Formats: sequence, structure tokens, C-alpha cells
Amino acid sequence: MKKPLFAASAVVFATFSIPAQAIDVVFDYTYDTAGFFTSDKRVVLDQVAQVFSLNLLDTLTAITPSGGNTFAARLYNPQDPFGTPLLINNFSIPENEIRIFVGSHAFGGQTLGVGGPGFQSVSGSTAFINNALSRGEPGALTTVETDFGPWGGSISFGTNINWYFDSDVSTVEGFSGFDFYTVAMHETAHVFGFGTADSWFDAVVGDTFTGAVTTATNGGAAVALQGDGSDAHFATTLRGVANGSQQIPLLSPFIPSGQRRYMTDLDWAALDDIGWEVASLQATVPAPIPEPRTWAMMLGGVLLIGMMARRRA
Ligand SMILES: [Ca+2]
Ligand SMILES: [Ca+2]
Ligand SMILES: [Zn+2]
Repeated sequence: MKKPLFAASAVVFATFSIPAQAIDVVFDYTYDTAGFFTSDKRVVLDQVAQVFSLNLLDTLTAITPSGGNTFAARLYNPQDPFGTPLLINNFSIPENEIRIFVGSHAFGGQTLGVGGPGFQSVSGSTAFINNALSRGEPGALTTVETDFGPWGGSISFGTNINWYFDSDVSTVEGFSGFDFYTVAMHETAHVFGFGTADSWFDAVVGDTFTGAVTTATNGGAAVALQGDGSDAHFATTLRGVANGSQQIPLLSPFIPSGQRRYMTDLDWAALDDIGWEVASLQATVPAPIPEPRTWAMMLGGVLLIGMMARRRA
């Protein structure tokens, strides 16, 4: 009579399986020397981290310098992105982690934020160097790159901006000012290589992005880039789909005030073409996570099943 108990357990565990969180996006406040990131701002970034963490399923190797294998992270200073880049010697990063250093800066003009992946100085064995430059993604080492394995990067947010911080981005209230969630999602996509990775530029021809998934998502039509010389953004004439509605892609160069924008299917498709294993082209806000109370009820159910099975045995 042991078998029925086993079967019941199997059903229970299947119910409990939650998606593997492949990428672990960690926002790092080490260089926030102005103390910009109060809890209301960190709450928004936590939600940004969750969307990328749950929707990108790659497995990235760790970078662990030791002995003759050295690794130094180079990055734009999030407090001064146009100044001297920062250098972090003896930098290591755990498996699957993407570290994003954030800060604030008084930009001139209308800049809301800037973001991008970091760089590195690496020396040692060929195996160590190749791993550090690819994090185990072979396509990041080919002449025409088809993948991207950064350690992370940096984002700088404007200090002279009338920001709106939404503690729960799954609901949209009327607001004035610029939506921090929208801008943070946009800049984080730049850290993940949108408009910045070699695997992005290897798919740029003229002022179009020729990635296969993006082109298919665009109905087979050429995917226009904003013709501003940088080839780092989608054209504002494109339309993607987010939450079932048409929207200008999040990775177009302009974000209006008073508006929430999401990653559209075109934005995620581009990350897919850059080399990320994108779970869904429809991800917009953090996936619902069971409340502690719900977990308790589910655990109660498990215990009940267990006891019933035992009694039956
Ligand atoms: Ca809300
Ligand atoms: Ca990949
Ligand atoms: Zn941008």
C-alpha cells in the first residue's frame, strides 16, 4: 500500500513546481553615493529585476578569478556616466547573476537615464578568458556573434526629473511625471544588450534590425531603427504588442510623461535574437507570486493529502 502515497506526493510536487529562475538580476547600490535610491525607488527596481529574472532562462557560468586568472570589471560610473569609467579589480560574479550598478546624475537637456553593459579587463588561461567573455555562451565568442554573456553593467537615472514611483506596477494609476518603472525597464534592456551588444550590431543592416525572431514578430516586415546614427533603438513608427494592445516599443528613444510603457513582443524578440532564452514575448509586469497566506493554505493541503494517504495505508 506504499504506492498510492507515492502517487499522491508526485501530484503534490507537480502542483508546486514554479518556473526555474534562471537569471538573477541584482541591482547594486554601492555607487549610489548621493543616496538617490530610497526604498520607494528600490521597490520599483525589485519589480524590474523580477521581470527579467523570470523571463530569461539562460544559464550563465560564474566568473571566479584566482591566481594568474584575473578579472577586473569596467563600467560607466552610474554617478557620472560620461566621466572616467570605474574599474573594480578582482571582481567575481556567481553563476546566473547579472549585477547592475545604479546611480543618479544631473543630466542636461531631456535625458531620463542611460544604461548599458559593462566591460572587463581579463587575463589568464584561454579557458578562463573565454568563460569570462561569454559566461558559457559559445555564440558570444564567434566572429559573427549570436549570443551575449555579460557580467552586468550600470544604469544612471536623472536627478532633475519629476519621477513617478509605482509601488505595485501590476496596476496603473493616473500619474504625472515620468514613470520610473518604464525607464528602468528600458535601461535594463540596454544592459542586456539591446542596442549595445555585438550580437545586436551583427544583426543591424543599414537602419534595420534583421534578427529572425524580431522580423517574424513584426509580421515579416523589416524592423526599422531610429535613424539617429546610433542604431540603438527601434523607430517610433514601429508598433509592438503589450498586454494585448498596440504600443510603441519600449526600446524606442522617447518616453512621454504620464504614460506607462511595457516591453512589447518586439522588444523581447530582439533580446531573443541577441541570444537570450526568452520565456515569453508577452511579459510586462512581475509574474504573480503566491502570498504567504496562499502558501500556507497550499501547505495545509499537502499535509492533508499526506495524512489521508497515511490513514488509507
Ligand atoms: Ca500601481
Ligand atoms: Ca544566451
Ligand atoms: Zn535607450
